[in-house]
Amino acid sequence: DSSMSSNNDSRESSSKVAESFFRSVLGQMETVYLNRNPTPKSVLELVRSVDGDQLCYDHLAFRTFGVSGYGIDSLASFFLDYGYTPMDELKFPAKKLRALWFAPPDVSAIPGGSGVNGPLPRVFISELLVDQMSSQTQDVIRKYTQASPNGKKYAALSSALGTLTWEKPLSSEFEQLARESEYAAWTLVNGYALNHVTISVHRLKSHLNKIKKLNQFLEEKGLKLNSEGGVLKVSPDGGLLQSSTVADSISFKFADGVTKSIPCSYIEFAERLVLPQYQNVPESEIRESHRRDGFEVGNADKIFESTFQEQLSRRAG
Ligand code: OOG
Ligand code: NI
Repeated sequence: DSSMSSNNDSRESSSKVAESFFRSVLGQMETVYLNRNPTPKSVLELVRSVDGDQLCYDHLAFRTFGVSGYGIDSLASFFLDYGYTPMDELKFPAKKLRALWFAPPDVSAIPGGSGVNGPLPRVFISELLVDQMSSQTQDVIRKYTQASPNGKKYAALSSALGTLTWEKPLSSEFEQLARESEYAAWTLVNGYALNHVTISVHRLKSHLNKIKKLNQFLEEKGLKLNSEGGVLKVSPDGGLLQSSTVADSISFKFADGVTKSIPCSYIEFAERLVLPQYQNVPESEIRESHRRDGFEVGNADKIFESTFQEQLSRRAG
């Protein structure tokens, strides 16, 4: 009787969320994101108008506070329960951040499905190294996370609802964090909201499946791309090419009644080249597993700045 086997049970316990539920949650996170951020919404419409409706996501990204259970793990549990696998850690000492990415389980796309119904995306979750912040900044972060200690259990729910698990902060607290870490300030007001989705560029069907062509197309449409370290970010091995828009801003009402424009989310583009050892595989047989996988610390370091004031206040062009 297999139900008696505890061995079996523990092996299966890593994916005890149904696929339809899992994809609905991703879809709800995406809906919150598209409702708040007009630029990603119009980028997706523009790309679909040229490329058709088969685009898929390379990854989804989230930010967290690395303190008292509110860090990467708080959100990762939802993905682990659906069978995702923790992969590499990335470190950003200057920004006082670390990140972990998760590989999707081997599940086929919904037939004809695109976006969250396509091939499952990788997941990139980062966290602020709160212990390394000034005591004033730590006080603000601990005030909100400690006053809602159970909130961390509902990270995925919070992201899907687009609601913070802690109370809204004072505008002065947002400013305090922004002076020290724009990532910290972003996370205080956006919480677990989807930070970005990334279009899988090499899996597009039209000429836009080369990232240089896609960047050019978007810039011609008047979109502002993150120029930190150059618009196109290339990994040292040459296999991972990334670019992103500059985040949209949203009007946010603070607890003290002050309304301010705060940075919200952006959209990213990633092209993964075929690895050297698969150069001879015929194009029609190339699968995602033949391509450069993972992330790159040098690229990511610049992409974080897509929500930073210096990029937001830059003029387009
Ligand atoms: C994540 C920035 C890094 C990537 O693909 O390397 C990143 C963020 O802005 O939270 O998205
Ligand atoms: Ni990304």
